[in-house]
Amino acid sequence: MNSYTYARTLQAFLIGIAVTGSATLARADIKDYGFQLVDKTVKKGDAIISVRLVHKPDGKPVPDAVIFATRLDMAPDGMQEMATKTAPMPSTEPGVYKFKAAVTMEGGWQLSLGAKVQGEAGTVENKLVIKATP
Ligand SMILES: [Cu+2]
Repeated sequence: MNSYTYARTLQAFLIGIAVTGSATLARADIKDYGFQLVDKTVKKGDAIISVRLVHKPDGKPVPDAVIFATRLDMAPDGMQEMATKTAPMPSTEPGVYKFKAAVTMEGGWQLSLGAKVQGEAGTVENKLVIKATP
């Protein structure tokens, strides 16, 4: 989806949370959710990064989360200021979220993610380290 529909979807979702969040208790703990890298390495250049959001107690993938923050930078190699843009990409596999990114240098990159899970209060926040190879 383009950035406009993405923003609209997020807005509708957040309004949904505001309406339902105060009336219902969360069914599980937001800490039960986490992101995993589908591939721990990418090739330097225009890369597609895939992550899977899982409900850790049963390992099940979690579809329809709203990713509202991503940052990709070279903090693992001491270059926090070296950040690159990410753009959400469509994914056909439930629970897998894809991002396009210009990975401009080989080495360690940190992907920081923030996400909202349908029906859960709070925010999933994860940092994953990806290795970019030549
Ligand atoms: Cu760098």
